[in-house]
Amino acid sequence: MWASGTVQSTSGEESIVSLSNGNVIKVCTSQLLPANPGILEGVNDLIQLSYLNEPSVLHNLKRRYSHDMIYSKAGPVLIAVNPFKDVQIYGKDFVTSYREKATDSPHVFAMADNAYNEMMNDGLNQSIIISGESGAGKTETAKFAMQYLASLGGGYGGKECKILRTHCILEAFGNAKTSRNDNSSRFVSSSSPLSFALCSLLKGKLIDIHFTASGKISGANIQTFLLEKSRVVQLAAGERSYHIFYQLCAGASPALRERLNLKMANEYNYLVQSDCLVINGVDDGQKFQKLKEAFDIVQICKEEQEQVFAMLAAVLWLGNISFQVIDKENHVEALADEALTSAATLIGCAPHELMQAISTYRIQVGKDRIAKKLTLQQAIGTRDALAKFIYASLFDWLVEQINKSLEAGKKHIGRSISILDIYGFESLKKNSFEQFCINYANERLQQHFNRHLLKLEQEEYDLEGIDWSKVVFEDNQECLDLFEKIELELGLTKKPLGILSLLDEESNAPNSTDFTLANKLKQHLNSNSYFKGDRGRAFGVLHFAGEVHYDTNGFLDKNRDPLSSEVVQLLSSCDSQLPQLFAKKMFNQPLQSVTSLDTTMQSVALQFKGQLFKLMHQLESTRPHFICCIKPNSKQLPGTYEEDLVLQQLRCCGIFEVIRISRSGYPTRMTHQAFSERYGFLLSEPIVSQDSLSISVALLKQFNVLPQMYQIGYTKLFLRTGQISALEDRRKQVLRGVIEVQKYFRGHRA
Ligand code: AD9
Ligand code: MG
Repeated sequence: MWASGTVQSTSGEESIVSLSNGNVIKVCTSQLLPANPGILEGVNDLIQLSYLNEPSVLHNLKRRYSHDMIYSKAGPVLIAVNPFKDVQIYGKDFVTSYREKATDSPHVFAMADNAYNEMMNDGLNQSIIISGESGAGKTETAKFAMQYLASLGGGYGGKECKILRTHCILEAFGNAKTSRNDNSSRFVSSSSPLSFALCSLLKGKLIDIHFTASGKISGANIQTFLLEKSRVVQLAAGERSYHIFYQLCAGASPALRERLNLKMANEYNYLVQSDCLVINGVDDGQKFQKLKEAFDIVQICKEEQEQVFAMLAAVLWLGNISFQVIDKENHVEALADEALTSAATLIGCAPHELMQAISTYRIQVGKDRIAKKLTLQQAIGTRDALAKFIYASLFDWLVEQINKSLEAGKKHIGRSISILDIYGFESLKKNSFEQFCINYANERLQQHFNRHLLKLEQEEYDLEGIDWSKVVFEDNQECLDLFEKIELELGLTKKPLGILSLLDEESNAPNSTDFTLANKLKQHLNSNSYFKGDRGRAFGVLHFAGEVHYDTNGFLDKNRDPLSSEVVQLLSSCDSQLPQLFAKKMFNQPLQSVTSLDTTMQSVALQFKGQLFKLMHQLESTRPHFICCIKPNSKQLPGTYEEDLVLQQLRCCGIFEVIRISRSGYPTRMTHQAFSERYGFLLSEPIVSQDSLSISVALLKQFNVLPQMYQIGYTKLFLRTGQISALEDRRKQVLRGVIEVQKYFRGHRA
């Protein structure tokens, strides 16, 4: 990618460069980028770099990483590069050190400390927004932030401990083993025990930690976003479903096994399909015991635990239900075997009721509703939809229980710090509906981030009495419009203009397919400069982090996420408590129709948009702090830094946006005093007044720094990109001269 070197000579368009490894090469002059002066080597904050180009940023982070300095700053953003090893910087001594401000090196503790202090001093709610790709260290970072807040907000053992323990539950139900080699450039070694990723399939979660007026933790609340439901019924080779299924099968006691008619994992179709049941070095049975302890801690009673396990076993048995063809039109009926009986018993209905619900649908004929048989494909779809619905509802129910226990019935009125752990921008080889949703969310977060950043800059400029109008700034509103735009026409009929509304319109249209969707998008959006109509089913969006091409394959189905009314009816008439609850929740949703086969709830995209707006609304009222987690290599190894991988992630989490904004402004800021002390001796002519401001002004004049390249604030000097380097070069030259002279005199004395 890049290498550092020294230009030996330049003739026209070519330059001869000697690299630091000794090689001498010829390169195109226009491809050279200036390196930063030595005093800026390994700086804490990237925007202190005089030249804010990509290789300089990468070089700086790499250098810090090689010294185990995993945290750096880019203006207000904290960058955390995953060390993949224990770096010993999270102990009590570090907590104290950051608490007492004995150190100013960047750290997640410093950021948490900042948030806590601002909350206590200014009475403002805070948020810590952590983003990054899978395995980058978001959840670990969130845990460290919580650990720090827990140590400030009242010792261990109480609520704080409970909050940390809930992770175990969310991880069992929200994580799975995946093989994330979806990008050919990300090589995954198959010999290493870490050749897979234990990935969270929950794209985001928000934990609000509540504090009392005196700064003690009083409770917490969790919200979750976008759980990948399809994993419950469909697995790619070598991947696993959610951990909890294997934990249950491996860890259930003989008595529980008997009550649930539970088999081993290898007897369930949903689990065996991928040919991967165990993870090297992971004891699922033992994890199950830990999970039960965590259930106890968040006060999910034994009875409820039993119901949770029954729902899981029901999902597994549903996958074993098979169908037989009963007529010439390929209509089917579920087989009345052990799978059907077990699933029915666990859900709390009679086997024939379950059979009916997954083999038929009803249509309205006049006043009557008539049952019609389903085809094999339809029946499998209905059965799988039921399994997914039960699992997703169970997940939501668990989050609700955890929240009840964390709040202990109190209504929160005090202040809070919200920690958002969310997937960053994704650009895979093949991008589907999930990437579409998460990238849309990231586009929103990016806007939040940009606006905040701009506000901070503006505040500093105002404080220093500096003219803000000279900073040019772009917003990503246009790209968001591409997603969200709805235009109101006369007569209040909405004319959909954004991708989301077009998607919903097509999801409700009869006979629509992924192709008709793609065509519709192209037809309406081709003139939008952020939209790229591709061939066939694909389309592209010009996101802030780069262009992404989406394949509409499966978009409509994932967006509709249909659940037949038979199934909802069945659940609501069950004997068990949980299925009834799940069905009731479903009925509370605005139903578009309850009579046809494809009974749809509010579409997934629309639900997600609603959640996102609520989240943004909540974040708006907080003072944000941003952490960007970086995975330095795809092998999950310590001490390995792959520049291209890092670069791609820096682009995705908006670091270059910070840099761009800084570049468009005046990134170098030095107090007049620091500036005059460092460079004052370079003045060739003595000046009358010796105050630091006058010295600074005289220096700027002497070095011909153009007026548009700097601004003078009340206490600080603001310089544009690159300006400080010229001064540094001059300073080095002069100092070298001084040293040469000293050597000369020393030589003479000797
Ligand atoms: V996912 O999107 O939920 O699949 P995360 O959350 O970004 O992912 P996670 O926090 O789970 O990643 O970190 C992945 C692994 O990196 C952890 O299991 C640790 O082994 C490792 N890690 C991450 N951060 C640190 C750290 N600060 N110190 C040591 C770390 N190890
Ligand atoms: Mg995670």
